[in-house]
Amino acid sequence: MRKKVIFITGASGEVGHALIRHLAEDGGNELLTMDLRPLPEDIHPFVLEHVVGNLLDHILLARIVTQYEIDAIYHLAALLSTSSEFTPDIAHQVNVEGTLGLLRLAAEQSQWRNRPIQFIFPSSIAVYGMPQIAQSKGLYQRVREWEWNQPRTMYGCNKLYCEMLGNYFGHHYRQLAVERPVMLDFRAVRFPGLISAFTVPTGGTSDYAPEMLHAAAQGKPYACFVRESTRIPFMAMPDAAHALLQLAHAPQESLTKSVYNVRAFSLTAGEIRERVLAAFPQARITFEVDEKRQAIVDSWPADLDDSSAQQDWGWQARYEVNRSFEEYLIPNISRRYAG
Ligand code: AKB
Repeated sequence: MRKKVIFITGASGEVGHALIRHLAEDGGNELLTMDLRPLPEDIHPFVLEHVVGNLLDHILLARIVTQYEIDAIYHLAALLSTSSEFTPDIAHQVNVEGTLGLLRLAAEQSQWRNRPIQFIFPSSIAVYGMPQIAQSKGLYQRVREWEWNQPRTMYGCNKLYCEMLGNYFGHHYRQLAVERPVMLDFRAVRFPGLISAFTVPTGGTSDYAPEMLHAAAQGKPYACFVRESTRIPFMAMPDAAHALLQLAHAPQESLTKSVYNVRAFSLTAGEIRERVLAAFPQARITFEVDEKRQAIVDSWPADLDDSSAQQDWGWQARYEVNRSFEEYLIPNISRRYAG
């Protein structure tokens, strides 16, 4: 008998780290995880099996399907925005071909099992591309899901296309076949920049916020690569895991979209610096703008409109800005580096 599992790709990354704990707390979930890297020690006990391997390895995926009955997929594996600009071809392979292979797998499993397999996909503010910062970013503060879908990064293009692929597999796959197959159940959230107290991101362009905090807590100087006035939305990591689970639990009939904005708070880099200095008065934070990375962040909206998520599945960030810093980030980061 194949064991029923929830399959998580990119499990060793930041979101995986938080999500695995939340899924374990949810109870009754057997977790199968996959990543190029081993799973961090502290989350190993929550997982049935961790596969070290490449998402693009079809033989490995076939082996997984023969061994396990996959109930749901949380597809977290991706190359983030800055990394993707250095290796756009690889980014396309991982972010698009990797996702396409998994969508195919989920579509086949939905047919075999005669019930929709849930496919949960974290997308990003990188799908937005606001031209001419002064006019558009200033004028359109809270962007709706269908506005400004003109990404300027490979990562943003990949995410936007994969949202569309997910929607296609969820609604129109094999639309000319005589008998329509059972469709998979694709659901996505567009995350703002994420900040974790327990992990530091690599390869993203919203990384200046967590980098600033983690450097200050370690007494290291930090040169922020965007201007002080740069504003984008952010979210504390527990809310990111919570959003994925809340969307997964929402009744299908209440959903009017397959892709939802979620947000918690919007801060400028200067405001983040002030909050970091209030907690770590000795912190040495300067601004040394990298114009290329600045241009990427400038193309992202100042904030997101998440009213559809609120209406359809009751989304509400639990960690607004003060709670994020005072109850989650500062105490946990301080403890972490206090040894
Ligand atoms: C990145 O900076 O690439 C990510 C994102 C905004 O999706 N954190």
